[in-house]
Amino acid sequence: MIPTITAFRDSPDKGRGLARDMRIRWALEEVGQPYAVRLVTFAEMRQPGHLALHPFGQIPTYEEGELTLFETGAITLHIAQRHPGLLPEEAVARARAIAWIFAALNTIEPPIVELEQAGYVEQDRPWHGEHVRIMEDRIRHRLDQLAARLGDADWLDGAFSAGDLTLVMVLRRLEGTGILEHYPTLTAYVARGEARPAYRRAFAAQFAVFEQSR
Ligand code: GTB
Repeated sequence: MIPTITAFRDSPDKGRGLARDMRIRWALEEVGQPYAVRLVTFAEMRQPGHLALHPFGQIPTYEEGELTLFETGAITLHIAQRHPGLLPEEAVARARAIAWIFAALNTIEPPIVELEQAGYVEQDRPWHGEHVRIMEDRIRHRLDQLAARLGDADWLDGAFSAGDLTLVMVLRRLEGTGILEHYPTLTAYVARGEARPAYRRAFAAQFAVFEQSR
């Protein structure tokens, strides 16, 4: 059964692969699962039809027969559990790889998203500069720890996994902040992820949406 995901019809990132459908496209490409994409406008995301799939009116969603899912972590985990290639077979190694999906989403991503949001909603506040500095410090603290754990390894824990996929996409959200550039091993880690053929196919597919809308 070919799953259907949703993605922005007009992504604000202009095809740079930062919207979260990119994570799901990449996971599906890694495991060799063809998929369909339904493009949605911001207005359509507020309609009952989409809200039935995603209670918060966001993308991406994932439909596969009877199953509908939202939340990129849950969708990535579902794909990784359903197909070989994104999680180790051995139970202990598998549990550790799954922990990295949660770490990327629960420990690394929150201050990155908060910094991003601060740039949109509070730039006119007198405390904005201080808030930005606090968020940047929190991000650097996590990147210090992450770089220490990664060391000179290619991936977080042995072979490339759904944890690496999620973390690479989270770190990509730092683009334009100038923060990641201070971490050469993490920059190289992200570049390794982006060089994977499955990533490139996923990126090309989401970029084509932007190209067609121009
Ligand atoms: N926790 C959810 C998940 O992981 O699936 C979060 C989903 C989410 O934030 N979806 C965003 C969305 O639908 C798109 S990805 N937003 C519309 C809304 O909430 O009304 C976030 C995103 C959007 C745009 C850029 N960009 O332009 O660079 C980057 C990331």
